[in-house]
Amino acid sequence: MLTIYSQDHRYQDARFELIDGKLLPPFENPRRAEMVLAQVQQAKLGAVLPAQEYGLEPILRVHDPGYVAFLQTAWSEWLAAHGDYDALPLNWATRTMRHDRVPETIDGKLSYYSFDAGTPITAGTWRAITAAVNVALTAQQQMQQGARSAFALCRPPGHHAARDFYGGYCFFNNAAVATEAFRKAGAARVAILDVDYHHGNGTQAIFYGRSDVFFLSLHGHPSQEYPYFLGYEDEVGVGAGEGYNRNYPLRWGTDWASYQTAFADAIQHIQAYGPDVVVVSLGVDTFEQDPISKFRFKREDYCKIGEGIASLARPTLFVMEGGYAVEEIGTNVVNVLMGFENSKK
Ligand code: SP5
Ligand code: ZN
Repeated sequence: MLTIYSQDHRYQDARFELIDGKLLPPFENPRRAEMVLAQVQQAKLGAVLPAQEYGLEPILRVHDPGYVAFLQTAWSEWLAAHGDYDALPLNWATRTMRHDRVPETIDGKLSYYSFDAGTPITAGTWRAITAAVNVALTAQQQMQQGARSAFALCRPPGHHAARDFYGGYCFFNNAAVATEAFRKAGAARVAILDVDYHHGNGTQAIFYGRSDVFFLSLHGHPSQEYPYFLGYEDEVGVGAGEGYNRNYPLRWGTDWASYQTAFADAIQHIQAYGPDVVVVSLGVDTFEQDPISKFRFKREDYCKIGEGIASLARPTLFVMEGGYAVEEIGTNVVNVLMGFENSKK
């Protein structure tokens, strides 16, 4: 399997992450992608190719122009206002407040365009997030040119980012941008399977009203786990999209034995949909040693994820999302990819 990688992910390198009331060294850090790359090479998964440039047009098929413009200048505006510190919002528009006015000042805009304070904007954020999209689009283009599968080693991740907000370490929704590129290239139906520990709220929201993209997510139950306000079972899509969204919220402590029924159900629904392409939002924060998550996956369980996806026998794009047990992240990701490779027909 081909891997697409860009070193520019290193430009997203925050000083701190606000979590559990503490300012800690960021869980979402450059070493994650470096460890995955090292394991891809050590396991001889296949060639590693650099990313091509695609500009803003494919991003604007998914994201709001005002949001994209905000991200492009957020750091320089923050620097001018506050100096060289990671940019974070401090408040949000909740019940009874207005959502129809974009503030003029940088602090107001950070609040308007975000949904958490755990996702710092830094000097290099723009460069890193555009590179991550280019990684996903290069992988998509390789598949358009005939590759049966590819691994987009994206960083920062993307699945929490919606049309016009960031959060959960995500700014641009890499998987959604690749999905729209597949649609533009002629795929009639795309299924997105999200196996990250956290619900892919951004991806769900982007495609919620559409039947041409079927979104399925298995994740920590929103009554217990971040992002808390989306990811319940009764979210089935709206309008033309009704029936094309499926959530499998699972309780803290879920291990492979209690995951596999939901996973098999998701695979069966994807097969029945008959997609031209499968996009996998691949997070390995379901791992038992993940520092911010509460599932109990073991190393070898990731091979079974890959095998299940291979049983679909569809062109498959894997897009890197979360996973914070840095020492094991490469092994767990490559186990999915090798499980897929070794069992495809
Ligand atoms: C892409 C992705 O995996 N994003 C995850 C974002 C998680 N954000 C904060 C989660 C806070 C959970 N509380 C951790 C408790 C550990 N002591
Ligand atoms: Zn996650």
